[in-house]
Amino acid sequence: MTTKTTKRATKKVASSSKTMMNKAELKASIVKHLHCSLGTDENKANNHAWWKATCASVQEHVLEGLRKTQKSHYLNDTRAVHYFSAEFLMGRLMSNNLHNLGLFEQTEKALNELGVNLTDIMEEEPDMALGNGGLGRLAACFIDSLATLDLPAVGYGLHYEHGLFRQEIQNGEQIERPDSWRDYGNPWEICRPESIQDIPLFGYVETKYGENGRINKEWHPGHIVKGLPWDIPVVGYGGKTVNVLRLWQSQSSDYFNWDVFNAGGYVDAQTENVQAETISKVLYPNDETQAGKDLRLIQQYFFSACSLKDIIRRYKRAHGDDWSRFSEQVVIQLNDTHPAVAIPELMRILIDRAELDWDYAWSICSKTFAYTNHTLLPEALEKWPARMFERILPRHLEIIYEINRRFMDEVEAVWPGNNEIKRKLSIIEEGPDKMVRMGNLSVIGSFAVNGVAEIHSALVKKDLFPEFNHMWPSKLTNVTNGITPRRWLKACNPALSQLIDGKIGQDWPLNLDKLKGLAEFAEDAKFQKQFMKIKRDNKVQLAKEVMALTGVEIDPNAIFDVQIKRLHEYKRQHLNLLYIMALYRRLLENPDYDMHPRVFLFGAKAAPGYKLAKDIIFAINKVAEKINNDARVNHKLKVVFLPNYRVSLAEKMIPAADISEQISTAGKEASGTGNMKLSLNGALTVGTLDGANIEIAEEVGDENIFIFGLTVAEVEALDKKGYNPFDYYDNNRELKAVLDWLDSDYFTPGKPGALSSLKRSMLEGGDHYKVLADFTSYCEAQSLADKAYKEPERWAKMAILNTAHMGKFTSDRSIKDYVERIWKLDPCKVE
Ligand code: CR1
Repeated sequence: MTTKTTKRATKKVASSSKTMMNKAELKASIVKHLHCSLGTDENKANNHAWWKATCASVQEHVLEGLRKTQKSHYLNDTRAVHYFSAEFLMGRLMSNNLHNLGLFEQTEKALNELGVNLTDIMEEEPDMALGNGGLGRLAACFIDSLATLDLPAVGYGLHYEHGLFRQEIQNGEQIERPDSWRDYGNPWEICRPESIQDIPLFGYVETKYGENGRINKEWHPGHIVKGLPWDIPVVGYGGKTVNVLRLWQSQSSDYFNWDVFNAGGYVDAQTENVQAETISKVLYPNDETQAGKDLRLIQQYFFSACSLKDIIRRYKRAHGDDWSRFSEQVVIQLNDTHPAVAIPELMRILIDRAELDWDYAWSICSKTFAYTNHTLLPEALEKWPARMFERILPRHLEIIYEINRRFMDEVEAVWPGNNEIKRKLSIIEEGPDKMVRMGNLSVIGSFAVNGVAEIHSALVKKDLFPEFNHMWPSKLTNVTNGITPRRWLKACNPALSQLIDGKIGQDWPLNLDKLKGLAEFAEDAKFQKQFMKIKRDNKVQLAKEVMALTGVEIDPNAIFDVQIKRLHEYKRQHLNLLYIMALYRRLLENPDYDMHPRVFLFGAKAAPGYKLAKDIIFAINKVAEKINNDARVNHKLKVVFLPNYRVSLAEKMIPAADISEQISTAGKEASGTGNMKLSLNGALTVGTLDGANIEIAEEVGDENIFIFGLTVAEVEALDKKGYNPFDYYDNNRELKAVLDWLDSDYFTPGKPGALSSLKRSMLEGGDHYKVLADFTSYCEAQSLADKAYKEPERWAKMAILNTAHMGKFTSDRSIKDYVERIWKLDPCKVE
């Protein structure tokens, strides 16, 4: 079995590159594009032009694969998954596409002969940052795996003109700047005006009484906007299947401005144009908080409605008006509740347009949707004021009421007369301002609901949706997240990839469990040396980058301790900071304090309106400034905050990390995926028993990870008993000293109190995320990590075993789980 897969897999990569251009043809093609597409030549071209010309050459292969894939899917009338997501955090595409096509080395050589360096020109590509963090990057990893596994799939989302803001740090503070990723065009995308959709909004609903007693509803929209699709081809590893990520851009339609225009209101007509175009202008920069703004709901409806129309158009081409096979052909995965309005939208189409009766329409609808929950944080669970919903989507609100009325009858049957449970399960939250709960709608309208790691899914069942779980015990399930090893090892860490190739063969990117084969070399002195040499080289590389970006010099012999993720109190970057301050104090009090030199590296964006998160960034930068310039300690301790953390920066930081900080309060981080990427690249985790850390610990073994802190059960017990942060503040001298330090002007000369908000949040504020409770245990785990690093052989063994045991966390495994447990899809080979 194993050898068979190996052969097939190896053949797959090799055979696809046979149909590809050879080096000479690539060279000719790049030069042709330089001349004929860009109107320049080899002497004049700068890196940007070379990058574009190379993209154009590669895109020729990509588009050929796309055409063949679409033809195969059409001819085989395949069932497909449609991944609806408000975010796709794609990063850069060139390296990934080259690797997946098997063209990387060839292209590198071709460019070399042209006097051009591939690594340099890849730096020209702006990140496609159409997402905030984990949720959006997960979607990007998933579409990579879907194509790799030859599964028919379409990603659907929004073509934001501006992705996540660019972060600058000025005087320690985060400043947001617009992200203009498309200003000079995006060579990977294809505009498809032939598939434009009209999307209605606002207006009112008219009730009509038909002859047969049927009541028909007609929505008279106030506005219609156009949805223009842009297709980003998604190349699977091996280059056979090329699926599509279809992103919708909003445009004004003539429909709503014509009257105004005719009445002489040229300026007003333009205003309406601007409004329509606003829909896909910007990504909301909130991670795990809901925006509650008109425009956000309109964005959600806009892309869901465009995508549904697109799916239905394709379905009808094969099946005409016969709806009976719709849910056999189409499964729609809702990535969080952001696209949940697709549920009433499909009902509207089936009832008002196709004129099906309610029960039939609902039976189709509730076999089509599945929903992934990504968080338990109450502030992230979406709710819309019913009045706002009614104004924007009047017909949908009616449909939601009807879904809810029928659902309440089901609840009554299970819990007769229990109004409390009804209140809790209702899609409509009662109160002075009625709210529409998108989570409840998603559970009721889906045939499957999943969490994203074992513990998270268990908590979804136990705490978030216990009654739903009682009503439909098999609906709620788990699919543990994963990451694509193509981007997160093969492409971002080429030296380590080659070392692995040499040891266990080249097919691990398709079969990540093969990494287990490295375990037998974990104690092999030569392999340890090679492994750690690569880590050190990667650290030298990163040190250069840090110097270029911040002017701070860091020593590659120090431990590189990395915390990279969105800035949020629950992720507890400030716990890390308190530890850094404690180390600083120890070093000041005792210059001989025994510790291996360590560099703490941070990368994090804060939501622009999240004051405390921005204060934490400021505090990290101020403490960093002080420590880095303090000659008494800076040979042992440095702190770096790298600005504008994004996918392409992660690709540089992850291969160079020794320690991975995964220190959320237990029960708060649904899964985490950075934890997987870092461990895959040989970093050791310092982490709590939260999210996927628990499963990582199971895989690597307790002796190869530094676990600390309260467990979920202990957090619950502490809350029940009544948590008092002062118990810790008053009883731990070091902790008290460090917290009080924040009130002084030591880090902000002349400005005492500039960092006090952090301390307040952890004391008077109640320390919601148990930073103080976990401080001591965190310090102990860090000491153990320090001790382990001082034994190079032991550390090397642990690092190797981390890489060796990450097989479970390939997104290919996640996707196979989805296929088996939820989607029931068959692969379709593309010849
Ligand atoms: C979770 O916080 C998880 C990703 C992807 C995030 C993180 O732990 O790894 O989703 N949730 O599943 C989120 O963004 C809106 O919720």
